[in-house]
Amino acid sequence: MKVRDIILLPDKRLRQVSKPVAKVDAAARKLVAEMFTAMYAAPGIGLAAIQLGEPKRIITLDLAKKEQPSDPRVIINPELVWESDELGTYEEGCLSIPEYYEEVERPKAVTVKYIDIDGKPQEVEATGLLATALQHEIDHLNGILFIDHISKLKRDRVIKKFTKAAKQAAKDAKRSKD
Ligand code: GNR
Ligand code: NI
Repeated sequence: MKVRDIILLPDKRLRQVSKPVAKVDAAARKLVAEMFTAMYAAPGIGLAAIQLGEPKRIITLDLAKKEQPSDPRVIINPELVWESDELGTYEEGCLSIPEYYEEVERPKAVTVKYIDIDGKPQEVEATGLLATALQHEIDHLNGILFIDHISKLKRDRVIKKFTKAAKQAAKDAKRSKD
């Protein structure tokens, strides 16, 4: 199976609002498998379906460290039902904005309701990296990127850099054709 490409800034699809999954069927399970393959290959700790160009409200996560056994999680149709007033700062990155890292302030703890791969309702209370990752991925489902939480100066700079790189890559692809 070919590993599906992760779409990059400034691809407009990253700004789409993803649609809820009506039923966890074979097609949804196939997409989940492709998401894990792309996420582990990258490697990353989380992925939203839209990062493969699929506007569905599906998230894969695995926060296990290298020396730990894997801990794959599937989060479908998540709803943020509670967030702490207390904020925390974490240095975030995104597979759609490779090799760019910046500190982001978000609620330190969250409660998220979702359905799992078996279509069963679940609820998770999260702090630390899990709380950050859940918020980062739920943002993706709403067309929001972590750079939307940093200063406009820094955001404009990184968007400009990735726009330039995309234009150059398109040029290179054209040249190699003829
Ligand atoms: O792999 C990832 N690491 C990460 C680190 C800190 C905060 C968030 C993340 S998510 C990111 C993968 C990704 O882009 N998911 O959308
Ligand atoms: Ni991301």
